[in-house]
Amino acid sequence: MKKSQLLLIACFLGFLLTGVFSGIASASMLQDNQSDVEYQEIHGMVPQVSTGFDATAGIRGTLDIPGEGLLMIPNSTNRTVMAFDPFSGDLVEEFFIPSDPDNLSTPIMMLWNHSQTSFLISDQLRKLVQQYDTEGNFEQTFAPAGGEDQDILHNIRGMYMQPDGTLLVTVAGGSNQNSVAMFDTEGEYLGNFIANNAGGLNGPWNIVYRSDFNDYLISANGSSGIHRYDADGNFIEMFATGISFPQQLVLLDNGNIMVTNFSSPSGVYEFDSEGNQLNYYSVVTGLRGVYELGNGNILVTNGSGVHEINRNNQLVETKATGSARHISHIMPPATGTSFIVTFSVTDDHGNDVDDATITFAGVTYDPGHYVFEDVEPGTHQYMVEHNCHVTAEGSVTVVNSHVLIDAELQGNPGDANGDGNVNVLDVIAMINYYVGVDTDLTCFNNADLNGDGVINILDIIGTVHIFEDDNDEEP
Ligand SMILES: [Ca+2]
Ligand SMILES: [Ca+2]
Repeated sequence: MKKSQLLLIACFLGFLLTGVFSGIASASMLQDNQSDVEYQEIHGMVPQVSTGFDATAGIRGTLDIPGEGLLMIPNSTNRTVMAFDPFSGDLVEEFFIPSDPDNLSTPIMMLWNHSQTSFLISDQLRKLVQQYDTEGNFEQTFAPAGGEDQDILHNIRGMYMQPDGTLLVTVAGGSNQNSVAMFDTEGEYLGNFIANNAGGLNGPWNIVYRSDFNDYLISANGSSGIHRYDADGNFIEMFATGISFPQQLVLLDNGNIMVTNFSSPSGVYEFDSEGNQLNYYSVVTGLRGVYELGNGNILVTNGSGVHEINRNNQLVETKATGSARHISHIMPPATGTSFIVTFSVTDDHGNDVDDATITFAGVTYDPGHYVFEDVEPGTHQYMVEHNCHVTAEGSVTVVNSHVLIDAELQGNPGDANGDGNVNVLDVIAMINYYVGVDTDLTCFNNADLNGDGVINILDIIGTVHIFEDDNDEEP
């Protein structure tokens, strides 16, 4: 046998053995009907030796976000975030967030923080939302505040920033799996917006809020569809089913929804606002992210890069290579234009008051209207009224960011019926409640003078004293 023939046989045997061992290794981690590619995708695993990985890559030039904004796409090969033009889809800056393998592993999606002073990046394998400054430097872990907590975040994917500054994060693993977790503007965990497994949620990926319907659409690979929830996070119905592995979904200007399907039949599905399928674009597969470009074409991402496709299902151009994730449209920080002022109204027991009436900048709004958009910079007067509480007044100075106002309303002790005065009518209301003639009190906390959670003779006597004392003060 010739030397070259021996070499060939040796190579062939080696190839066989490699195949057998890698087959065993991946089969042990798989569940039924799951490919190893899907397993890695579900769990955010990135091959540690990735082609093209360069931890020293990524000196970012000085770059201001232009008026039309930038499309931000994390690249989990290099642990970077790339920036693209929202009209053409062209690569603008490969290292908008320079390579940071110390703090990023499988970055999925980037958003502004609420004040638009830092960027937040969800990282699937790190189980953290990481915070970066506008120059691309790591600042700190944002959520969960204090660092990793697998009882809160594990196997996280997409995020949504609500106008009031509450951050929603999809959770697919750990003890809080199959939920959408909520965080305040400091990254403190507020509980779940979508309860675990609500509406059969399994493996959530991405969140879209639709103001026209005041609802939330959430894609999920385990439940293979898009779930629909109301503004309080209660399940309504399935928006779409039978999508084997949906990832990112986006709301188009015309109200249509586009969603990627990572697994076969992979592609972009387009639905009308009622969930009726309109189109399907399959020219690029293994899809993760999606965005409708200003030029009318569609930008999609997968494990090999960022690609522009058109509505004739043709590949126009590959814009960048890398393991590309979800696409977010980041606008320049709002300066000098207008901002959102949001009120959080609570009573002096820390309970939410959801039906207070706010007068903002001279206009009185309906009870419960707490979010004011398009507020110009400057100082604005406000008043918060609620029948059981003392009216709160104040002013807010808007400079260059959205503002959240915590309005704590003080009770009006003794005013059980909420008419603003403490008198014999309140005593009658309390007696009627005490003896069971009435089953509720308009302002229970005002009647419960000693704060022991029940209304009894002590509270009634105390109330009598309040208006007797008031009368004594009269000349
Ligand atoms: Ca009263
Ligand atoms: Ca009491």
